[in-house]
Amino acid sequence: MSQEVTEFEATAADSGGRATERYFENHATSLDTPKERVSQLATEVLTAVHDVIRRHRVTYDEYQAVKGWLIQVGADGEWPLFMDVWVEHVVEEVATDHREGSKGSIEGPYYVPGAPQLPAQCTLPMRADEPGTPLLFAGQVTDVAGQALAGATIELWHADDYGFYSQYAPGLPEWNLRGTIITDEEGFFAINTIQPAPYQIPTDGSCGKLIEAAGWHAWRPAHLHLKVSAPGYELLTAQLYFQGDAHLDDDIATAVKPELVLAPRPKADGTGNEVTYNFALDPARA
Ligand code: MBD
Ligand code: FE
Repeated sequence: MSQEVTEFEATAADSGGRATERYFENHATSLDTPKERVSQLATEVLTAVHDVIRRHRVTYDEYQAVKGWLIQVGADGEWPLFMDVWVEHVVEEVATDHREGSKGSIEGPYYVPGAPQLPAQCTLPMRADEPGTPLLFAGQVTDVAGQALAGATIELWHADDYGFYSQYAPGLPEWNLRGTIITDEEGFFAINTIQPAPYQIPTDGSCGKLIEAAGWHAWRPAHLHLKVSAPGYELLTAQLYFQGDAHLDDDIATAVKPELVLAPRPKADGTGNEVTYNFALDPARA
């Protein structure tokens, strides 16, 4: 008889491979960028690398070690993880610096479009014995003037109590802790889920090797991922964190903003925690 594979058997190469596959499913890999812009950006990136080599007198041994490491990042499927942990936060900063509504944050490598649609008051898909503290996450979606947005879409996804994401670790139900929630006539939502746990990016792959070699740590604070949208408004991609988390100030992915920290309180009936958070969407730009 074959043994059931569980989430605890997750490997960096496994989740990396899935993230790499998913990347190619969801993204166009060609963009009609003018030659002048490609040349300028590529030249400046390469020049920055050359400058580091000169400034620090990088040796042939170091050059070959880096080359091997880069090859292995690809072999592990960890380019999505590498890019989203160490680069995406600056792209997000530039892309959203005009906004007046809610702050956003990076998408990260574990988003999956098309999660089951749920009404404004709902429970995220989860196992019957899903471990973790229950969390009631409620609020309202409005525009920047405070006008309620009925029928807005909230895509919510997060890791389980052990830090694993469905579809990226084995053994989890396909849509575990992932849902697409539609706000009610007054823009409200109230979602039952569990509070995710602090999370370490995979330590047994190439990104983990870099972290270990540099003496860094692999932690992200516990977080909820969201995409909030409504026709005529800018898509808000965000993460929400939890007050008191040990890694709010040293997130390996540099994706925490003070406006994104939740302070849940115990529910009066003793069945877990609850918290309110409201989203204000910026109008789409012409
Ligand atoms: C995550 O769960 C995440 O959100 C990011 C940004 C990077 C790695 C793992
Ligand atoms: Fe995440």
